[in-house]
Amino acid sequence: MNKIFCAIIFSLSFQIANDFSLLDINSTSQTFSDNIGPSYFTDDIIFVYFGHFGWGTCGARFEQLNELYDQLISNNILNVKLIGISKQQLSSSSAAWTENSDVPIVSDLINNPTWQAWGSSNRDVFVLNPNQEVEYKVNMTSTSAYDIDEIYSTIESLALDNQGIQMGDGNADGYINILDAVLTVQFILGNINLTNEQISIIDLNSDSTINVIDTVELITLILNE
Ligand SMILES: [Ca+2]
Ligand SMILES: [Ca+2]
Repeated sequence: MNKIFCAIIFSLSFQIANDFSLLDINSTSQTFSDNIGPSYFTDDIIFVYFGHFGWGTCGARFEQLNELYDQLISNNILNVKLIGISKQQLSSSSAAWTENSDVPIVSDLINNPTWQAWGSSNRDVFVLNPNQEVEYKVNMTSTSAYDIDEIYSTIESLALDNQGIQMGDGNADGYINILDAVLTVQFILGNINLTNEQISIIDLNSDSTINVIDTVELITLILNE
């Protein structure tokens, strides 16, 4: 087979390895009964926990991550999402996870193809960037093998980086400068059209309107660069 063709197939299969689309079984989750996975939550830093349903060690670690997620949200780090994934044959014990959590929780299909595709062990947590690339991975079986504060700070810094790169950079060139201010003013004057994504990026006070307030905030950002 052609080498380039092989490389394309390999890179395609590599890209989809860090994703899935499985039914959210947690009735208190916002995405309950939807098929969800990392790519479902665009722009978010995703952390996926692989474990066995039940109240044992797997359940305790899930609870710890669930508390970490709540802490991120209460600290206004909103572009993050925890997903818990277990196995279909353990579904009868899923209440151990769903009772005290409102995050998406899924069961893998028969023969656990997602666990296999991810090369996951029991109690692994993967932290993914919005491109479904693994930024961090740790096994939470032994309490001496992981540091919950390190997991928190890893997710927090990825989330803040992701916000920082985006907000204000209307022309998406990686810099926040006068070109973005010109873009914003031109849009306010009605001289140009922008995509919804660009509009949300330059809407610095997040009030769904682009006006002089956003321009002032953008100029402040530029002066502070
Ligand atoms: Ca820019
Ligand atoms: Ca605004």
